[in-house]
Amino acid sequence: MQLSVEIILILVSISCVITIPVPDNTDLARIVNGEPVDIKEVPYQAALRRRVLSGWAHTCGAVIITSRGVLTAAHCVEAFVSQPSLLRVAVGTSSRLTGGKTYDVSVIHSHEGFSTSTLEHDIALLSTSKVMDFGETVAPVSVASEHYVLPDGTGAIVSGFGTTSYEGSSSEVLQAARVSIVSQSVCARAYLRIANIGTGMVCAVGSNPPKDACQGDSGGPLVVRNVLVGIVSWGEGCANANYPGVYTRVSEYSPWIRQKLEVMRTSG
Ligand code: 4AZ
Repeated sequence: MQLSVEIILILVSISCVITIPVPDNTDLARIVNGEPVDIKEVPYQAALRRRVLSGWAHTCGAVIITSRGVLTAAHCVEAFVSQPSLLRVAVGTSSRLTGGKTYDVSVIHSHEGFSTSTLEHDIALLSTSKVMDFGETVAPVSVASEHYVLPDGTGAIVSGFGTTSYEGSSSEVLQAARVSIVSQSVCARAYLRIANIGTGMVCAVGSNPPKDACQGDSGGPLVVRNVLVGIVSWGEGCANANYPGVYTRVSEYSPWIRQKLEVMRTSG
């Protein structure tokens, strides 16, 4: 009896494989396996662009935390620290390269301890040259404090304009996916042979189907109930069941963020 049920299941799954066309990656216009969202649902989402010969190219995600402050990943801005004018921030748009408002970047505070080899301290605070107008489509998110507790399994939303598959094409529209926080020990074990998952990192995965941030989402937000808990940082591939996405653990950097915001405030 048990066996015949299994045989039927196998036959059903084989027929599915045969009859259901497999959509290519361009059909899955997603973070990876996310869904399109309107900027009003994630008004803290910003996009970082870099100057190229033909204009401005999408570089990374970013997150609005004050009227002149956006957070991103240090690895996104490393090459631009002394030339902030090669970067600008776009806010208030659900499209990767159009709409919303853009602001020049005036100062880049990249974390002093950032390491390209360990990817530790992958956080940077940018200040915009003008105050950003807040409204329905442009609004700050709260930053997790140093006391913020993030239990394993907590649901969070990651969003961005990045690629919809590893080494695939970028999404023209903003995408978001629900993921869950992975325990530090499980994540450390997954990456044992690849990297050390430090205290300044937090991992998350989405399942059924696998959901994850991908290339071009870096620097973007991981949010729990309107609190920024992570910044998209790195991972082995994207939506790879064996490797969670790795984020900068924002609570760990709350004192650093506060100090840099104070520097920004007092130096104009
Ligand atoms: C990247 O290359 C990247 N799956 C960002 C996030 C992840 C992998 C790669 C996580 O920007």
